[in-house]
Amino acid sequence: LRVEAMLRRSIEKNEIFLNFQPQVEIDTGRLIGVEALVRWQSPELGLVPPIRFISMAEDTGFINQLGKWVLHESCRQMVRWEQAGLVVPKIAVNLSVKQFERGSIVSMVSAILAETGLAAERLQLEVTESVIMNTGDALVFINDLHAIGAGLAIDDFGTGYSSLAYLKQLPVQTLKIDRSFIKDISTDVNDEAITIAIIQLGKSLNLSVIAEGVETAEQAEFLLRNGCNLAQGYFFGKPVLPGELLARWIGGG
Ligand code: G
Ligand code: G
Ligand code: MN
Ligand code: NA
Repeated sequence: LRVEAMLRRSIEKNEIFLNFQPQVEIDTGRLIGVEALVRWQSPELGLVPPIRFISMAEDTGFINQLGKWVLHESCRQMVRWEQAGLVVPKIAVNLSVKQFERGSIVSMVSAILAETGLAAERLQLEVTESVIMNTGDALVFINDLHAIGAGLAIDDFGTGYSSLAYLKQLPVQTLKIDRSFIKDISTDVNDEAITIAIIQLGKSLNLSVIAEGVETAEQAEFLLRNGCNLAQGYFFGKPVLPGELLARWIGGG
């Protein structure tokens, strides 16, 4: 297909780039990390959102090349920010299920960390619950990633089939509450109950909990009131280019 062929050449043509979204401590506003979010600026198609090309990249196998590029660029960006005077504590990078099926994920991650000089502890890999539940060797790879010092976050938490027994076995540090629960927090009692339950679960298992998709002060206050002090969302900052993140956070924080 035409679009597939264009996607395959997107990296070499410099059409792929990253946006970074801040993750903050709600009570202090302190920057605790950023999430890398991939973008494709195609001359023919315009700005293509990841929901339109990630699954295509997964189907064609291009995701391995793309995922490697995203990780490399994310780690390099952390070093560049530092050289410019901004220490971003952590970078969160999304991994696709297909990247686990290849088997070489741990050596890829270690090689990129070694080459860029980024400490493994400053990298947090994000996987969804379905990645963990549906990938045969996921547990092995996740333990290997933990062994080299990288962190693990469960993305979109609450939307998949989270086996709580599985969660207990995993060397995971962070749960990200899916933004679908945060959206109607002030009007939907079920969403409120689910959010509170996830916060409590995180506390019991000694995990960090980050709320995603926080768009209003009311949502942030609800989270703080209920014991969740970490958030990501438009209220605190949209995904932006590296320079914009630097301009906003340098000196302050
Ligand atoms: O910005 P948003 O539209 O950025 O992202 C939409 C979806 O695309 C999210 O579910 C996000 O996890 C996914 N996504 C964004 N960047 C990456 C990436 O680098 N790799 C993978 N596998 N998924 C990504
Ligand atoms: O990896 P994940 O599925 O968590 O990707 C995050 C997605 O959520 C990206 O598409 C990002 O652009 C989007 N996003 C981040 N903050 C907000 C927000 O406050 N509101 C909405 N609607 N989307 C957000
Ligand atoms: Mn994510
Ligand atoms: Na999410």
